Amino acid sequence: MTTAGPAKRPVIKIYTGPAGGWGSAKSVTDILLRERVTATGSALLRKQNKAAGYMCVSCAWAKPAKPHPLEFCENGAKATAWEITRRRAGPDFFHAHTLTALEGWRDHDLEQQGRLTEPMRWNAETDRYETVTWEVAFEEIGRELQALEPDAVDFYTSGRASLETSYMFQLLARIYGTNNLPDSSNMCHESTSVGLPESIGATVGTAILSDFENTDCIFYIAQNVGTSSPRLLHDLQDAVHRGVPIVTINLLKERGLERFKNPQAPTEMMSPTATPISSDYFQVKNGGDTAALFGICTALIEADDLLKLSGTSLVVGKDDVPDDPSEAASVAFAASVASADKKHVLDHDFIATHTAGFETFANAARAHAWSELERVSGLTRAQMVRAAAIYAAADSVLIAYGMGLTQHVMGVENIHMIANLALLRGNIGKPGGNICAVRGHSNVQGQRTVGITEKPDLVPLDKLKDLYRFEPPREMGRTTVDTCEAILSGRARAFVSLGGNFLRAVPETAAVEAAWRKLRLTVQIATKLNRSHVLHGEIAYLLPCLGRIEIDQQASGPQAVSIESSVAQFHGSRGSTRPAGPNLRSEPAIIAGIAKATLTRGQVPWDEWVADYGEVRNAIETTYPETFKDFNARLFQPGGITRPLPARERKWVTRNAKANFLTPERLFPDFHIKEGGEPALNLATLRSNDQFNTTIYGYSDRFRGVEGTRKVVFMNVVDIARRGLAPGGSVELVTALEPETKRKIEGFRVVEYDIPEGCCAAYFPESNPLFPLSHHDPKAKTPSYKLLPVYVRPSRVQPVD
Ligand SMILES: Nc1nc2c(c(=O)[nH]1)N[C@H]1C(S)=C(S)[C@@H](COP(=O)(O)OP(=O)(O)OC[C@H]3O[C@@H](n4cnc5c(=O)[nH]c(N)nc54)[C@H](O)[C@@H]3O)O[C@H]1N2
Ligand SMILES: Nc1nc2c(c(=O)[nH]1)N[C@H]1C(S)=C(S)[C@@H](COP(=O)(O)OP(=O)(O)OC[C@H]3O[C@@H](n4cnc5c(=O)[nH]c(N)nc54)[C@H](O)[C@@H]3O)O[C@H]1N2
Ligand SMILES: [Mo]
Repeated sequence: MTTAGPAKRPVIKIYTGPAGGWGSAKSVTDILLRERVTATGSALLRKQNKAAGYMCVSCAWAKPAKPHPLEFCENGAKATAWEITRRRAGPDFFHAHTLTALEGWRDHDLEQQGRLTEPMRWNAETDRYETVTWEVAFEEIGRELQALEPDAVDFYTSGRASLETSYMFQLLARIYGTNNLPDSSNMCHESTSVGLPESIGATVGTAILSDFENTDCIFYIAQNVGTSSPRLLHDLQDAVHRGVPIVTINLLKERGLERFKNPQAPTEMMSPTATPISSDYFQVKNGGDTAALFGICTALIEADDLLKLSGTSLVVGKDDVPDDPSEAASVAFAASVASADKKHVLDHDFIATHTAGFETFANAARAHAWSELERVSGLTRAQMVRAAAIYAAADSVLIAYGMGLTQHVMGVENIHMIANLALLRGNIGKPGGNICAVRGHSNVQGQRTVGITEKPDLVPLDKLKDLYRFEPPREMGRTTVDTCEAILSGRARAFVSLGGNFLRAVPETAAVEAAWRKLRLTVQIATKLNRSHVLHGEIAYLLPCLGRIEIDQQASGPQAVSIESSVAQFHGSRGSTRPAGPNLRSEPAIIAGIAKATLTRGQVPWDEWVADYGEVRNAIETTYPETFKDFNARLFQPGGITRPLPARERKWVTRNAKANFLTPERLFPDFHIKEGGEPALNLATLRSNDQFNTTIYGYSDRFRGVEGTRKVVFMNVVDIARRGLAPGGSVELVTALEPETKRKIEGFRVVEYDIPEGCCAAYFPESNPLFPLSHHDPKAKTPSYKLLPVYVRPSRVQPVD
């Protein structure tokens, strides 16, 4: 058995093509071949994201009512092929390898073994996973859980599980007695879940799909659409064709945000040109967004102030334009608004009727020195004013954003700034306006909607109490960061995982991995083998489940499940391929099995629910009647069921019933870095085009021109020279915070890249060992994966790819 890594020598070469295009078509063909599913895969992909079909297991982007003939993208196709692969990690594989040996394997090589087929228990004597019956597994898991205090157990969810599965899982945890329901969302859009409610009383974004069709302007911030949600490129491309400006703010020049060739449009594929996506591309420093957004807001407020002073008669003669080109931009902007005969730049009626905190915010904006905003953001005043001018010229502006804003020490402040910008011109609750938090996992938003959360006040606990006759726990549960702390301190004794790869996704890899081995019990419900299964507790179970694309046959017939997209729509999903093995169980069946063996209280019809998931949907509707009205009847409605979004109707579910301007206290976090030492670079961690989170499909980041390796650090040419390094040279990265604990990764290759000076980037999860557990947003606890000061030094260790 080989643990073949990347086959060829790594090649780093600038990629000049568009996103999509022939490269994308080739990549789809390659993966279908590699997973040996060319025929079934091609047939299946036609059903992907269609009303009667299955919902893609990759990202959470919208499933339109009128889908394209092929409503999938390169990465959706990869995710499908990865799940329906003909490869199997069955008993023979586990017989051949001890877990100690598997610890040395790469993420790619573990998952590449294929689908898990049998329930297994780790045997301490042989150091192997060995097949057991489901009954033995449930009985021992139940017995072990009964012996523990509820607070010693964590029930983790990765954002792929369906609404039905998630509802059952949270109920299992709560009847067992804990709100310890950490999930991948804690590491992802938690800053949104904490920040947006404070600003506008929305737990999710306010945009729906039609806003993309109606908008006059899109601000696209900190999200890598070409890799992370490529189907959204269709909506951006349509907007470009309508003449809608797209203003991008991103650390890197990302190909999907520069130009796109739609692989599904034959004439486009044959022509030499691609659609340019961004009308303006502003390359901000990582962590510079609060300052950049403040700059844009300041420009809007200053222009409005100028108009107020001079009425509409503001005329700027040649002599009035200041010498400083940046200040000139501000004046020219105000003049252009005035000449368009507008009295205001801001929507004062909206501000007066709907908001609180405007004066405080406006005064803070006026007080910022432009030089400071420029230094922190990495943008010039002229750039920020230009962004403001484009913003002000549009009747409606849609603001979309992703991880480059949320995964920060100031993640929540970043989200407040998004809301502040939107509120200045009433861009919430108007068609084509609104905020779109581009979600990651295909049902991560939906899981929250049905109770996967550590925050008890987000769940109708009294209703659960009445429905299922138990006393729900009322105290706060653990987020993923809290869970890591509990694992480190020994408070956590058992970990039950509904999908995901916790150990690779969390910060502080070395310490958490070491402490993980001391857990009494680890239970992993999964489709493919990963590192979180290879490392294990004293008693360890690996339970194989069906994937969403597979036919889920239960007593009442084949079952459907449901998910929620990034634009607040629920969709039914029906699997249509044969399961990967006869002994797999569905996630609901596995949860029910554990619940029945564990719980001694509560009245839940677990067997009836497993027999017919429609009954789970009825229970979800009873629990959340407004959100899930007529859930079963509307399950397969084309375009999905839109959930109520009060902020869209300008009903502000906040403490003061207003939309709030919230003013960040600072522009950038205060880091404790050793004084007078070598200069640190600010590291952001990224996804390649050939991975889905910790699932590494391969070693080809086509859009960034990196082939054959993932151990690279992207750097600005000046920073490379300043350190006496050279492209291709070997370096180590050392965390520059809290120098008393040395966190280091080595054998990384330098890649010269178009990235602002002072910043660098590397791939997740290879760089996770650098992140201290304490390095997160204080309120949301989202790890600051997009901003960590590191030292980059020459290394004698040869890169191992
Ligand atoms: N193919 C594929 N699709 C995926 C995933 C995957 O791994 N692979 N993962 C899924 C999941 S769970 C998620 S959450 C999403 C993630 O999707 P994204 O939100 O796109 O997340 P990242 O790929 O981490 O990169 C974020 C972008 O932010 C930019 N950036 C980094 N730091 C900053 C900053 O400080 N400011 C600004 N303005 N920009 C910054 C980076 O250059 C990059 O373009 O994708 C989902 N879809
Ligand atoms: N440094 C750094 N770290 C990060 C991030 C970053 O940008 N930088 N991003 C963070 C983000 S946004 C996220 S969402 C997390 C992701 O964290 P997770 O959601 O925990 O990780 P995934 O890699 O998505 O999980 C992959 C595993 O899920 C299992 N799986 C796949 N499909 C199914 C299924 O249908 N059912 C079940 N039961 N199991 C299944 C497979 O066994 C597979 O190995 O990582 C976070 N960590
Ligand atoms: Mo995510």
